[in-house]
Amino acid sequence: MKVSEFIADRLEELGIRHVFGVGGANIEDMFAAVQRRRPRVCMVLDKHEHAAGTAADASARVTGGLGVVFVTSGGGAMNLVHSMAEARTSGVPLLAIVGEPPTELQGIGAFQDTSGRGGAIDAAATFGTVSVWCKRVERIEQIEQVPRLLSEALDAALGAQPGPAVLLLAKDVQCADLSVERPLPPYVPPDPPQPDLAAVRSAAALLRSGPVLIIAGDEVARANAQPDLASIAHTLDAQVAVAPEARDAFDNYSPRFVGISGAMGGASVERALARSAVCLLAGTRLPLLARQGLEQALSQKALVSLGRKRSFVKPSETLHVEAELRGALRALRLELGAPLPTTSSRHRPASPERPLQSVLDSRTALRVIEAALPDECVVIVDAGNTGATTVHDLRLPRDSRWLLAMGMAGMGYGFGAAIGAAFASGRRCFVIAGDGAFFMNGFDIHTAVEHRLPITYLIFNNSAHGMCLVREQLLLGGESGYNSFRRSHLGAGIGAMFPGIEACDCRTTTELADSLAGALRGSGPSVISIELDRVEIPPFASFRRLSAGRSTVGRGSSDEDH
Ligand SMILES: Cc1ncc(C[n+]2csc(CCOP(=O)(O)OP(=O)(O)O)c2C)c(N)n1
Repeated sequence: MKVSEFIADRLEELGIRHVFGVGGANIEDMFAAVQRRRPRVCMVLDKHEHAAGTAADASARVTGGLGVVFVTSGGGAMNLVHSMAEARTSGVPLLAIVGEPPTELQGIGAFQDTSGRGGAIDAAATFGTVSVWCKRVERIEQIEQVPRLLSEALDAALGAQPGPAVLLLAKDVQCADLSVERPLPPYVPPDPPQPDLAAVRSAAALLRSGPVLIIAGDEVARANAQPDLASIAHTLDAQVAVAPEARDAFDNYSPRFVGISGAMGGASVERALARSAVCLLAGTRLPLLARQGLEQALSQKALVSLGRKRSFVKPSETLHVEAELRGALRALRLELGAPLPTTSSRHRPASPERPLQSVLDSRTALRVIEAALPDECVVIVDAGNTGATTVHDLRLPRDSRWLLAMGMAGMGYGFGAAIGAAFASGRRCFVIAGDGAFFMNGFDIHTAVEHRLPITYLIFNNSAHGMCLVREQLLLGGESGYNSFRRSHLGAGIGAMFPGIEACDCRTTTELADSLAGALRGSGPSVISIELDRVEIPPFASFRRLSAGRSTVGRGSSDEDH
């Protein structure tokens, strides 16, 4: 059996339905092996390796399982680095198979050589730092090691500290014959780390002394542990804030919900923290953007944290229960004697059918979007002003998922991620991104067109790298406007380029509401460009202090050119 067939069999056995990637000579055998197993497992051809990596990442975040990506050597491998770094920092389990030139040509000027020999760059060193595991089968004589290496890679990706595992496989290794027993002994994934029950008892005792503020992180929804968290909040009569990447951890319409913690949050979390005596961090380490503005108050509270890693805040004084989050929350819930809720979450208040006609700014647009979002959808939020304002303002509907890549906070995550999320969930996905993010990584819209995926892209078109323009003016005092650019008609352009896509440019609330309604009636992809005349100052704590009540910035001294 060929190595490529062996790996494809393993993926099928693991229940992988889609492998994302971009082809090339040094990975084509892996592609072919997967395609031979259609429809049980299929290759999805992305348009950029970054998109393939983020599609695998989103697929893993949505399912709580493993995402898989295949890329070729050289530029293909290098294009994958950013998405691996995101997955590594955010602890997302991925398996990346990266092709390399045939072993006999490595180090002697092979095409796209990444072997580290003969002056070639070393892909193992590159991926070593952005993965939790990276190894290469160095010589063709070592192919019998492939089954063990694959198990090692899966163990690392799915282990106590999940993340991307990268297996570097030369073309001749992929094609070589492997002697394996049939049927294959099944792969058994590692057991998730269990909580120490004495630590859980101490945590429960401290929390009972209350009052409690819970700050929940993205591990909650990824572990499918929202009901356990809701039950604990109810039993402790706690208020609940969420980290920016975790709007899906708790019902946004609950009276207990106090909003987003940190730089993109509001004063309600500060007030709730001031009222509390104990703070429970559930599945968040509380990195800077999730804690900014709360540090002083947090230093005076008793802290309990649950999750795979210790919190960044007072790590030595925090009562930490180190475990997979669902197990930890379940153990705490049982210790507190808290029953699971019988209903999932409250219904949203009904919103008026059609908004009053007005010109769009970001926050008005988000109110229209919020009213249109269906329950059980996936919202994927990109970077920049658009991302920050969405994090601050957009309440997530019932039983929906929220994906925000805070690991690298790289622009353009949403375009590839939506492909993975749509395949993995089968639900309608909404990408909320700036025009700069679209220009950077937006062409995976074509993959959504190809597969008729239910994705609506909402592009906030302010003709600028808005966040950078705001920084340029508020923080640097500059007026040159190098961060703004000429206006584009993205809806019209994308509509003309991709036959079959619903695409438009919207200037008013009513146009936006009608376009969203149209997008929801259809079953395929749609693009709505939200035309913004001004670059707004987003609700970021550091900007609020400097903006002196202004809500927008000028476009700079080169305004007349635009
Ligand atoms: C890959 C990457 N490069 C650069 C940045 C730095 N950066 C943060 S926000 C931003 C501008 C975002 O512009 P756009 O997507 O149009 O959103 P807007 O801020 O205008 O809403 C830049 C360049 C980044 N986050 N990611």
